[in-house]
Amino acid sequence: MPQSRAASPRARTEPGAVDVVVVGAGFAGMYMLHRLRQQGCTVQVFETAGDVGGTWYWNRYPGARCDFPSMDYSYSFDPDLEQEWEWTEKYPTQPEILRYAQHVADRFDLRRDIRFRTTVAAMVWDDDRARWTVHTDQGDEVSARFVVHASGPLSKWKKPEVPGLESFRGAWYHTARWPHEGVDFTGRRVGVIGTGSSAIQAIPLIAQHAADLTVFQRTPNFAIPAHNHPFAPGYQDGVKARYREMREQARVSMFGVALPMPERSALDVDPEERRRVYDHAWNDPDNGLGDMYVAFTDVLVDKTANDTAAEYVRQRIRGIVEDPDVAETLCPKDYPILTKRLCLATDYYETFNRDNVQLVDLRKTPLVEITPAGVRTTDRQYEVDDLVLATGFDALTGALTSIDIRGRGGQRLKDKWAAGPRSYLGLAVHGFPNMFVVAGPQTPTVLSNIIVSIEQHVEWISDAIRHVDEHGVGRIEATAEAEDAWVAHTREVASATLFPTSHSWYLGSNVEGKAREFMVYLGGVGPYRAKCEEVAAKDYEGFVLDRSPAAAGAERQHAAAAGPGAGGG
Ligand code: N01
Repeated sequence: MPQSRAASPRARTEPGAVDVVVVGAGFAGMYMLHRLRQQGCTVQVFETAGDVGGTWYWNRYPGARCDFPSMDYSYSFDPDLEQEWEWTEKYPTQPEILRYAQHVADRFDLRRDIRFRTTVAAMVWDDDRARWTVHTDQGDEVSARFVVHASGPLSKWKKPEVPGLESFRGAWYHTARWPHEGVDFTGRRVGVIGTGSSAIQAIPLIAQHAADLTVFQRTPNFAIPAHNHPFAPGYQDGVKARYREMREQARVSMFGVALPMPERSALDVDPEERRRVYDHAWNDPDNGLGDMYVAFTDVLVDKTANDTAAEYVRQRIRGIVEDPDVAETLCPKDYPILTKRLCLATDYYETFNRDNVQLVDLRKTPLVEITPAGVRTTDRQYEVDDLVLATGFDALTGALTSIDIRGRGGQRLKDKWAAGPRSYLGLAVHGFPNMFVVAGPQTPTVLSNIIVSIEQHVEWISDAIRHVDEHGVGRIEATAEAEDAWVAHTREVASATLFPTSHSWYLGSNVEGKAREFMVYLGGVGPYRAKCEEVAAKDYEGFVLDRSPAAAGAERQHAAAAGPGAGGG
């Protein structure tokens, strides 16, 4: 829980110096700033966008909506905030979530410490001074004792790896960089490349306006109906009345939402009972993604059990899509369900029954190039006026490795992670002292309600910073041994599941040349939290807390120079 104890004044020691630089002003960066301020730190946040909101600032494509329920997908750190904010629907739209982020920024006066339209380009660790020097694309140079990366696991967007985009005569839009004024597709011939979560939300709406829509699919995805709906009168009040209890359950859960955990194997029940369970996940108006993940104990670990769920969804697709060839093309068959992110859909499969929509199977006829007139596959040219790239992200590591981060001895993070990310608890990296990551690789974040994970990381990191301050520590750094053990543990947990068997952004296999390393800690939100708490309780076991006079002295000297009461960021 956030601390509201009196600030221990410690502040700028020189122009352009702060206690903490935070990279990113999405949900992670905003709470990090708020929390650090509460404990008396001076903070400078840098944000590429023109305002707060992170992913919800950028991803403005038609139909963009969260796939966790709004009553769960919100901050829990301030009971007044959660009581005063009114959501309107089961799943919040992008504009609604952005308004919420803006409300939080106003409420806690966050923007005064955030430099917008500014991208962190590089940072260098100075071991003698125990400080980071942070450089931005706007020419800023800021010295900080700590750096916290809150740049998001899904923020570094990627284009399709085919030539010719620059030659395209029409307009192209990436779902993660959608124009703020929106796009009018009325009467246009539109091509969409990609069929992940973003495309599955956008395609049904684009199809309603476009003259022709051509969907270029490389890998089909599993999707279940969202059953989105406005809240019934009184529903929200009922949830708010038991919010504290719900939040506590979410914190110790597997996926960051309170869900009943399964007790039965899919293979121990008869086909009718299996169908009943899957029907519930498909039909229930209050269903959610989680219902499939927790349908049975073994859907994530046993291929035969998983096949029962996969076949159920395939049968549903065949029941919706009228053209049997199109239906088969939309049926995923070569990876286990849930090992790529399950999608929530509103009329996605139904859209392929429209006369103005065609599906191109890139497995049969791969994409060759983008031409001035459209898209060329191995068998023909498709002419389009507009292209929508729903081609995803260099997930989990991309935002970090695109910054030139140089740790102890000048080591570059990008080089250290060339064969895959290496971290301790996903929160810290050996060789990169006083640097923390929120919602990074080797944490459960992307397979959880991300706000629950963000709050846990932010609270753990700010507690760690307070701890080192209170104990005269100048440097905190993960040991190589602790990091090796965490990497091995992350791999071991993943290898007991079906996840690493499919090509997904969890594994880095969606980015050409990226190392294949399963990047999500699958131990679950609750057990991961317990592990982090245990580490902190054991005086940050697995970290070196450098209390040497050199490290601590550098800090004391700066603090003394600042004098009490200096503030601002
Ligand atoms: O990206 P994706 P996304 N040629 O990587 C295809 C979250 N999210 O933006 O699968 C042809 O899932 C690629 O094909 P393949 C959520 O966690 C949440 O949709 O690599 N095709 C794939 O079909 C999600 O998982 C929400 O074979 C190419 C698609 O592009 C994550 O963000 C909404 C290609 C990319 O799909 C990412 O979702 C949206 C190429 N060269 C997103 N390159 C909600 O909360 C890529 N593709 C609801």
